Amino acid sequence: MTDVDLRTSILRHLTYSLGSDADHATQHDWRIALSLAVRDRLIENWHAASRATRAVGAKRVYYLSMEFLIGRLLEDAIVNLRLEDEAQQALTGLGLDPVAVIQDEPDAALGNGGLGRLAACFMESLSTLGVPAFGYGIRYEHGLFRQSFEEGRQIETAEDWLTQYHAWEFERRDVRFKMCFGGEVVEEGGKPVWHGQEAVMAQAYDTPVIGWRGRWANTLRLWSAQPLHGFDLDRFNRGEYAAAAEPEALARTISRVLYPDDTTEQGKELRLKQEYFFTAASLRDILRRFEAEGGALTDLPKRAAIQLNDTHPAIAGPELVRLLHDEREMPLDQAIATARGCLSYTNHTLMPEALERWSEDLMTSLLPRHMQLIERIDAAHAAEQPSRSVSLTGDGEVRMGELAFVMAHKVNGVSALHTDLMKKTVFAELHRLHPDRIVNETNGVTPRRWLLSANPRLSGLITRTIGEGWVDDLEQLERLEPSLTDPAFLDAYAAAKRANKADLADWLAAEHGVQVDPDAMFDVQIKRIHEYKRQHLNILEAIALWRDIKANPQGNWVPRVKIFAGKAAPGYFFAKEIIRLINDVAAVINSDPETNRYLKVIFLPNYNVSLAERLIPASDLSEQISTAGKEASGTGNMKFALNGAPTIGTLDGANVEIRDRVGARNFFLFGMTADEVEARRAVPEHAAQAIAADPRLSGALMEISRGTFSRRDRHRYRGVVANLSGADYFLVCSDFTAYWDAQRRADAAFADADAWRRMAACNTARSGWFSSDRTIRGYMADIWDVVAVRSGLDE
Ligand code: 26Y
Repeated sequence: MTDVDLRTSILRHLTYSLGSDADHATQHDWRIALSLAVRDRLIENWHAASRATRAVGAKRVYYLSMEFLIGRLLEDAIVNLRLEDEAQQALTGLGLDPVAVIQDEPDAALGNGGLGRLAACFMESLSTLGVPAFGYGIRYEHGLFRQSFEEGRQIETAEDWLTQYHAWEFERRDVRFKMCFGGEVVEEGGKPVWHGQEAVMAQAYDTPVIGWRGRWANTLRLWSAQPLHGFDLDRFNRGEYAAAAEPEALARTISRVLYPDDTTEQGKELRLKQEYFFTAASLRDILRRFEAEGGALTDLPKRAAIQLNDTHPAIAGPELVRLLHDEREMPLDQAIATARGCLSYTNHTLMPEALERWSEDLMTSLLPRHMQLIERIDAAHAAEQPSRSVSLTGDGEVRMGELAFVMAHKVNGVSALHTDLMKKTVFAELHRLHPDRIVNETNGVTPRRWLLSANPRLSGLITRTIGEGWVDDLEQLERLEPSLTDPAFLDAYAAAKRANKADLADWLAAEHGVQVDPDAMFDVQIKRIHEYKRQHLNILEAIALWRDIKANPQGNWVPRVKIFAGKAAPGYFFAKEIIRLINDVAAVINSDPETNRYLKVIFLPNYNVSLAERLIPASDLSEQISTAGKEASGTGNMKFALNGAPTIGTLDGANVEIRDRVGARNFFLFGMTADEVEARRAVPEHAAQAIAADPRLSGALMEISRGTFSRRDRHRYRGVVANLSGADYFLVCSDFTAYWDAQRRADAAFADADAWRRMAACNTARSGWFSSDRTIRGYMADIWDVVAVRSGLDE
């Protein structure tokens, strides 16, 4: 159906695929018809890509991730296939509003935050670069919960993206594997054989991931858990309706929900089952493909690079050894070496509580053979180290980080600082034993989604100025450098930002009933809510600023709109308190007639990829204020810089590299370094000292304590204040004064409109290195040893 124009194709799909007609079609029908019409245009290249891969016997990348935070897919496909104009004309010609049709699509939130969004950017870059790749994950029925507020408090409800027809996926009835859990290992013919007790079916669903210009498409293959056996008619006929439905419900539980946590290990059996389920199904699929194509098993590393996105798929090590050794009779040492040749592991956090550990008891009961193999792997590894200082188990737990490390030929961090800290802290001993194993691959973001598509005004200006080569090769943004002193360019740059801000202001008024001045500074912090990310530092500054304005309402204040968005893990009490505090502060400040010309605070509900796409192009200031040493990289920081929002931030994660590139003058640096943080924490009474030394900080804390933001219950924030003035583990108080000063530097810079637009444009011109295309090229060279294959279509 690619031989007809898009309009005809939409109408045909509306009629023949949906059985609807133009007179009665709903917005949803039109959106599906458009999706199918667009989808038709990519299928041939998708197939051509896999044919080309097979033809040359190319090595493939397999990206195993519990999370793929892909967001909406229709606009991405339209942009990458360069169908914007045709789609626009077709829709308006049919009497439809293109924006409304695009926004009708639910946002697929199959991830929590940074790690999941990174996986989505990587998939897009792999396709853009023409690298044969599969993403493997779980087809969650319910993605990340939907967030709303009730009296300022976070309320979670189930997200249900799959209740709508999902136009982008294909169910592969021929790709299904039986997955077992539990049971026991018995000796049979002198070999250990695992007899699982419980089994479910892993059913594959494929979504094409189209690269820029539609030349190449890879597959995102997500597994859904289904019952092994059909429906129990006997039981049903006996009237046992619930019992008849039970096996199905139980099996489906495994792919029912995404764990809404990016901080703590839940210790839940179901989570371990999910991890094993998708990892083992993916490995089975990889081996099946390898064996179908032929070749000696020891050559697997020449054909398959398997990347573990954090430790969530770390069971891949023992599982691959099991498949090679137990099921294919490869000697154990060789099986371990072969598995290691394929596997590599990315670490995304140094926070000890987020490093996965599973109890040996749980592991033994759920995966008895794997527990034995982990012991064998541990013993083999111990034999290599004279000191025997590293063990994969201890205190009755299996250490998944260590397991992933030992089973990987390369281990990477996600920013220069993070990789350095990995070597010095969590993996110090393993790094000493394997000094060449740890490498750095600083994160990146796809410029197609995060600039071209999210910010058409700015990307149009860039293309008019330097041509469109930047879309493939983001470092070409450097060619904007001469324009940074051209008043006409800077006017156009500022006009694009101003128009984006006006759009956001209109949307805030229409959707959230808040009025903001588009000429105020839009100061934005959007990310998961976590103490280490320090949203509470930001709101303390807002309270202090409000008090200063009230004390001097005639002062020369720079108007600001502080925008927050982000979800807290449902079980993370303190993070939820921070959300509530911000909402309570917003209610008081926004209704203060004395100050609200100068300061507004807004917490937008239900942060997701689509909201990020709306906010980032309209932002002036990017808040990246984590306690130094805690944020592994950050990727939002890169999106803001690219879209011309200078950062106010600490020397943490990729902020360090952003500042190096955009220039110290175009970055509002503050706060302690990672080393200073450690030293400061050792100072007794560090918080009390900091509070005593800064009247603004003590004033803000006093304002909270006295109940100004507590509505009816005065002591609502007693816990928050006690935490900050007590242990203050994340050093909010100790960094407050430096943060305040940096904010005032930002005010002064913003007040000079010419200087600010230059600073913003510098951020765009110098952020080209943060493309995920560059990151993927790094993985290809340093870790995967793969090369691109071109299908040759549409060149
Ligand atoms: C153990 C389990 C509950 C768990 C689930 C999700 C643990 C961690 C996570 C997610 C971690 C995550 O998103 N980390 C972020 O990864 C980004 C991509 O590398 C980094 O930019 C960011 O700094 C880091 O916090």
